[in-house]
Amino acid sequence: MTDRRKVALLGIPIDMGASQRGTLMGPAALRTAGITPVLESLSIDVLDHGDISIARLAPATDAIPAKANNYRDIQNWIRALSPRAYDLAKSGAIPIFLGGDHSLSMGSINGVARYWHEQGRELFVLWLDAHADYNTPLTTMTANMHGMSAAFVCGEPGLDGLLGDEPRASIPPAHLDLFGIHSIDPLEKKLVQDRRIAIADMRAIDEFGVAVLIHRVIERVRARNGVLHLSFDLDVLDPGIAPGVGTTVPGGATYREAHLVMELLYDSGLVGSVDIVELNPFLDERGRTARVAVELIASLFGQQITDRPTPSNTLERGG
Ligand code: NNH
Ligand code: MN
Ligand code: MN
Ligand code: MN
Repeated sequence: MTDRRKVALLGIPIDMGASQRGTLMGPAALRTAGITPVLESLSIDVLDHGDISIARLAPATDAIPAKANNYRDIQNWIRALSPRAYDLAKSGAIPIFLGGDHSLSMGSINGVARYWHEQGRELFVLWLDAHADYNTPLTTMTANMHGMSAAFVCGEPGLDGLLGDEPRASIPPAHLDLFGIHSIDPLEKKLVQDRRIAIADMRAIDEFGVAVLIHRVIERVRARNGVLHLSFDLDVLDPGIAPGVGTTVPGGATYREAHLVMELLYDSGLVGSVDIVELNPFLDERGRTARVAVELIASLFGQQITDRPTPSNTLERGG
């Protein structure tokens, strides 16, 4: 397994996959909210690779699919990101991909999946999101590509030329867990059901609780000696605690539900890579959502509830 005490950060300042502009400021806001010092306070060795560049790419020549907004732009980011993700996974660190809208996961997951498959390991993906992101150009109502990334990762057709020369490394739909879902489109729902994708929606979370449902995910990965990629869309959180996203949906996860997911994932030791996406600082309120995101990342990397700094156990607030 990867060295759990080493993290590689890579910013992907992309916002063309969503209808709201502004997630391109996400990586900067996560850095401002202290992602590096917070991880370092947990004795993690952090290497920040800065933001990815798409400057040196040869132009793509495939046909542009209908119903995929800003296809060419997004394709450039994905073609640049997938090989970087592969290299970062290979470096032995746990890569954290700082978004950016959720279309970036088409590249991050393709790259890490390619690496793990080479190692003979199966990759599983936990998709924490208000949305299923299981649209294709054939099912989408919006043509926004951030709503298509989970489907792409599972090998659904419709964006077949997206990666250019970069090899495609899909995961089987049986390796995807949709978690915290509370908004899904009609044709998308049908596709998710046809593929028999595991889905823990907010109703299931209310009924059974996060712990039972996450343990189910963890056990499935463990049973196959797999590696888990966490694709964390901040809009899974209730808008009351995370207003800084483009598509808020009422009825999201609470602060503690989200922390418990992260705490249980940390205990599992199975997480090999992470996306943190959809933070839109233009829509945030005084950095609240960025701060919550960084606190959750801390729990994912071992911050214990009995050791955390709070207003009541801290004399001076650190910068
Ligand atoms: N399902 C809608 C679409 O495909 C919304 C997707 N929006 C997201 N996904 N924020 O996470 O356009
Ligand atoms: Mn999403
Ligand atoms: Mn979402
Ligand atoms: Mn609830």
